[in-house]
Amino acid sequence: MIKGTLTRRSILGTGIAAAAVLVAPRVYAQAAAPAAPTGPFALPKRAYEAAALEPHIDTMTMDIHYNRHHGAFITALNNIAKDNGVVAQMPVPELLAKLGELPEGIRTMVRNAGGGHANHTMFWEIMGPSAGGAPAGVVAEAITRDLGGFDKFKTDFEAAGLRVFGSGWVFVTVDKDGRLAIVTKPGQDNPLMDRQMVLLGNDVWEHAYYLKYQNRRADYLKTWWNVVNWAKVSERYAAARSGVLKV
Ligand code: MN3
Repeated sequence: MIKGTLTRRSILGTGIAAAAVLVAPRVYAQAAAPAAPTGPFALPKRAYEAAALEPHIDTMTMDIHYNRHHGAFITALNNIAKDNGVVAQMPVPELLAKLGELPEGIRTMVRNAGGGHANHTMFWEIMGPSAGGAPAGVVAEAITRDLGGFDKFKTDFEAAGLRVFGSGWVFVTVDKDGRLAIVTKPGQDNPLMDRQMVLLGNDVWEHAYYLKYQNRRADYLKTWWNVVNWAKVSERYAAARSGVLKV
């Protein structure tokens, strides 16, 4: 309050140019930073730094994607939650599965921001440094059984991701019997909206790859396998098999 008053006074006073120079960078920094989370929603902690997925995903993309894009969904959810207690109290998977039961006035906002929060939380979780390679154990067996083997799965997953028109996601879902399927969704829709759990997924919105790959989405999809953390994917498969609904 005091600072603002002084700043306004000095701008209005004699030192107009000097004050503008001093004030401008601070205003820019405030605009660039995400709004501080006020709860109940918050950015999930990532297990690695923004630079950790280089050279496959560049640092600036990771930083902007996490802090600004995911951050904007958190801000939106917290704003909705302020006036809608039900949004604050329901776990996110349940919120997405029961969109139709929410008041019509907030349904689209929760679909976009809640879906975006769920999608990105999963996305950060299943990636990591020193990752890639091939899955092992029951996940590998399920991929062979349901998706025709690891090589065919990768080819089909990349093709599905390439076919998403505009912005969206390509996922592998797990049903209640542990069966896998490749599914694409527009916007920030999430398979939990169809009561299907996500095993893994790749973000094919342009913000996920454009700085490094520009319009070459196919290259991004191919390179992405280098950052998939199959140990985490295995944990998600076990959770899905045990009936735990998570984002
Ligand atoms: Mn994204």
